[in-house]
Amino acid sequence: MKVLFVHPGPLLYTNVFLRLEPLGLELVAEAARRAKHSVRLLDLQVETHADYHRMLAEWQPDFIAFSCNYLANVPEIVDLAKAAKCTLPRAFICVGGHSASFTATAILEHGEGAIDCVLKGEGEAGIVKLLEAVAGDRGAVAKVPGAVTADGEGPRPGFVEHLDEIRPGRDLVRKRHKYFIGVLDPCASIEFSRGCPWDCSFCSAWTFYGRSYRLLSPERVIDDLASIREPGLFIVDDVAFVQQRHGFAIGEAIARKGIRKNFYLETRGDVLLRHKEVFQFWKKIGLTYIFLGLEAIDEDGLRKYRKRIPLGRNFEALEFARSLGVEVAINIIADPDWDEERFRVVREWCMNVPEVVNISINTPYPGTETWLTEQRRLQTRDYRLFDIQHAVLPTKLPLAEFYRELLHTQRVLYRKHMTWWTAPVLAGVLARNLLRGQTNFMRGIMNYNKVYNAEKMLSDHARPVHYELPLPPRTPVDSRDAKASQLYIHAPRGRAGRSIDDSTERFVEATRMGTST
Ligand code: B12
Ligand code: SF4
Repeated sequence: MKVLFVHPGPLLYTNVFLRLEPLGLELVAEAARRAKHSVRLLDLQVETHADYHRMLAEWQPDFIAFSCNYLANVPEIVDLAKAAKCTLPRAFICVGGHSASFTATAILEHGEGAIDCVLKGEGEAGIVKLLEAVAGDRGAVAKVPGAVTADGEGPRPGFVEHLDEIRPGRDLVRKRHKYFIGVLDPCASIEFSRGCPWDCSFCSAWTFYGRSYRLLSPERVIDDLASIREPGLFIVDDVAFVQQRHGFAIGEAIARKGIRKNFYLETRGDVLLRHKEVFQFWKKIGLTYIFLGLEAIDEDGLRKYRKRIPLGRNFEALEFARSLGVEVAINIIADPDWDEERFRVVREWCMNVPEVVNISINTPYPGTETWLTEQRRLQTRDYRLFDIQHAVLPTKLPLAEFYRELLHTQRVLYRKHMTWWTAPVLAGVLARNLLRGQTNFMRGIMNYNKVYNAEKMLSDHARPVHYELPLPPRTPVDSRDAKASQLYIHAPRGRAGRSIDDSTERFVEATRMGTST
């Protein structure tokens, strides 16, 4: 069959700071290609809707598969699916990915018959079976693991059996030079592990993967790395180097092979402190950026976000990250109950630390525990506003005032970032990128004022809403365990599902809040 894979367009964030290779979709597309289907991939982060319509008209795919990792992309995907069904009524249309897995029934309803199936869970595992069913007995579609159709739901999605056996179809994206993060321009993405053993209340990374954590072997990682031309590498793992030994094994293999890249990774403060040596080693082989999700700068805030890490330890982690001599960026979650004074305190704190600070807004997402607890307070159910840059919960300040404070804070921080980015060492990199024709980062900087604008943010709330996120039925949820089991996409396999040693398992136990398996 002719199968077209589509990644939706950019979100607010993507237009300024970073735009990354759609690694998940490349993996799913490669699984289909290995099953002898003819495959193409369109990434609308870097291509246009006109390219999409042209592809439909000229290539006439039999099967169109959208990637829906981000809730904010749902309306765009539904509209693209409807347009495709008009042009190609016989094409089978499917949506998969992180957010689609948590909102499958709603997506089918919004599609009004244009979307034939939502395929939940890891796509590599389900796509080949789905393609087989579509090519053969369409009645079998509803029985494919992870499939949700108007006729019902198949069994729970299965895990990819061996992560080492899957490969991303990196050659399928047509504009690789468009992916970047800050001065890592161009930048490719790579995966070392999958899943997360923690269970933070605002996050759905753990509920998607059933709180499992799996590793790719160093050999598989090296093999993939050796095929990547970009000098920058974004490591997509939720928490890098949870298992120190694994981090060393990959790092040592990179050093032995003489591979030189600049790496970006995200991790937790307590992991950074527990595994200092591995981060020091990685600094030597090219670690350039670390992103730390501090989430809050006070104990109350940390409790709220279920980060069981004492504030002092977080600051210690920050000190250590600084001592590594890498660029450190941190994230803080702005709560809608922040007032002028709170913004002022945060601004002051941020200006006094050398790191780049990113501020996102506390947003309940389907698939998270906060979704079950906060959803009834939602001020809007417009998918497009669920990008953690818009406020969807009631703000203490009037909304316009809240955005003004937020954007003022972001602007102050942005000016600080600019000094950071134009520091002599990074300015040199930037100049070299420009000479090589890599202008993504420069263009991002120029977009800043257009994208981060209080009036625009407010007017986003006033747009007509065609698709609304539904609220789940009001079922009383008593225990935290019951909540977690309602949320899981992949079935939890308990301790056996986590490739970590016993001492790391004990460390995770001590630093997580939940009681789920
Ligand atoms: C890396 C990452 C990023 C990267 C970019 C990723 C990219 N280019 O797609 C960056 C840093 C840019 C990013 C940004 C954001 N992110 Co992010 N990100 C992640 C992270 C940590 C890993 C994603 C990843 O690459 N995984 C590895 C690949 C292999 O898996 P995958 O993409 O999920 O694909 C698999 C499945 O989803 C599925 N699948 C995917 N597509 C398809 C398609 C079909 C047809 C099928 C069948 C299956 C399928 O199969 C794939 C292979 O198994 C996830 C958390 C997580 N663990 O999922 C959060 C996550 C996806 N991000 C999240 C958020 C909120 C954001 C931001 C909005 C906010 C922010 N400031 O961080 C921005 C917006 C980004 C944008 N599009 O503009 C949320 C999503 C919440 C939601 N429900 O919308 C997540 C779940 C994290 C969380 N805290 O809960 N993100
Ligand atoms: S540590 Fe918490 S926030 Fe980070 S990925 Fe895991 S569950 Fe999500």
